Amino acid sequence: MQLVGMLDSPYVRRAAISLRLLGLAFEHRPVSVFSTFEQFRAINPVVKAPTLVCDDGTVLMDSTLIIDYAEALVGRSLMPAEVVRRQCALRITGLALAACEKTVQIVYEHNLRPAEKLHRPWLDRVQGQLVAAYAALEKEVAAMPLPADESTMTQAGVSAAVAWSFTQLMAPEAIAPANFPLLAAYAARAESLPAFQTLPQV
Ligand SMILES: N[C@@H](CCC(=O)N[C@@H](CS)C(=O)NCC(=O)O)C(=O)O
Repeated sequence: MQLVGMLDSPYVRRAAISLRLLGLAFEHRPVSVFSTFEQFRAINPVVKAPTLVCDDGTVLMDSTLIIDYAEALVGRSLMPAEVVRRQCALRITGLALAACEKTVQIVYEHNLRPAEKLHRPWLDRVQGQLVAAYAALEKEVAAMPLPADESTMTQAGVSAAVAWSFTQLMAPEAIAPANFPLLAAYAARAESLPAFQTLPQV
């Protein structure tokens, strides 16, 4: 199967790292939704990254759904089965995905919109949401430290680390690491693992 999309997308990267942690073999095709739009459209007319082209040719999209399919294939999950731990993992994953979305919105507002059309009230709103997501994530990590080794890594850990690295890469002015020390330290540890190192965002 083929995972299509650039690793500078946090959604592509969380899917790729998850597939690797699940032990699934896949070909990564670094096709961009922007610079190679037509090439991407030929694979998936909706042009959403990540896209998974399954072995039977079925085209899936959305990182969470791709991970769901991968987990069904291998018969194991990066989500804890026990309900309290799963609830915690779902909360952290949701916050991390919100942080990704808000960072993407900041990047698109700056990079895709002409400067004179930039809408400051919208940017301020998104910035506030981004800070809220990371503040809540920091609190969660303080309450229950995330495992930072490959054998015990959960989807919460993958998503939190990928989100943090993405925001630091694409919108570093938006989130100061000094204000989120536990998250910054966790992401640094996760980024040193082989699954992250072999799938770098740059
Ligand atoms: N909820 C989706 C979000 C995917 C997403 O928005 N990907 C971006 C790249 S970071 C994309 O495809 N952008 C192109 C577009 O939406 O036109 C997921 O988890 O996969």
